[in-house]
Amino acid sequence: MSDCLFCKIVAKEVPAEVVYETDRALAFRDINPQAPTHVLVIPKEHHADAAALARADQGLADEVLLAAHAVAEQEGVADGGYRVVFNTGLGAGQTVFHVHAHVLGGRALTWPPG
Ligand code: IU
Repeated sequence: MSDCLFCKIVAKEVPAEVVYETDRALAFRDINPQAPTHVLVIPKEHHADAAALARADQGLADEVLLAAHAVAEQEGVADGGYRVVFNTGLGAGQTVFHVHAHVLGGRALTWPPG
């Protein structure tokens, strides 16, 4: 989508610190990190949110999840525990409507989230 920020990151029209990439998924550091590790994992193809992605392409949804866990391993936060979050919809705080998994780790994470 031409007006989508994350599509522009995929197209390299907007810079990002990419930490992991597969044929169909991309992971880059969040510009406003909420934990020592805060990486966003996206499908390269545009889907608005997690529900839309799961309905449209379960294989791609799997690939995004696998990439999120690979990022946690690569970042060294897998053993200590980490969180994978898909904010889905305005009421949940989604601000960018290209589905993304937040991978958060490197500090104690409280529950419930805010
Ligand atoms: P949300 O779940 O849609 O609220 O998450 C969007 C995230 O995208 C949020 O954590 C932002 O800090 C992050 N982000 C980014 O990494 N780079 C950007 O240019 C913009 C937002 I705009």
